[in-house]
Amino acid sequence: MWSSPDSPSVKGSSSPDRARPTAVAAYDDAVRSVVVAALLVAVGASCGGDSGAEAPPSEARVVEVTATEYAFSGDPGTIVAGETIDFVVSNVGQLDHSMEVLAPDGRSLAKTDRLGPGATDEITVTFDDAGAYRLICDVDDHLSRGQSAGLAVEER
Ligand SMILES: [Cu+2]
Repeated sequence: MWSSPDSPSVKGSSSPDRARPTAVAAYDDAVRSVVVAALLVAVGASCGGDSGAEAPPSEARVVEVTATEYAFSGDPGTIVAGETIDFVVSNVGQLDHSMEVLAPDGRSLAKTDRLGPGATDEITVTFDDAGAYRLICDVDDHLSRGQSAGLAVEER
């Protein structure tokens, strides 16, 4: 998972028969339910006839992320090159946090607002190329305190 800076690679881990601690499995199930619900909402909303958009919202996969002191948590599943992800970032900590997505070359692709405790923001990122992306918090010294996570994007 993303909570440890020592395991920088977030790969797909959706295999149901993989052994996991019960708490983690339950958390993943909860996240998955939320993601499914969010996707259903997105699909429903897209039927409203807001035509002509270059990238219809229904094509983005929603990934819920929580930020706290000093880590990110969530299950992005397997992200493949060319995929668009809609990150819904919630601050469940006691301090302000943000989430910025960095490309393998260090370029900033997107960043949430600075989120107070309990706040949520949404950013959409298209991962054009496979590689090792990163999520970081740029509030104060949080990055140096270890608030970052690896995000592996697989070849298509
Ligand atoms: Cu932070």
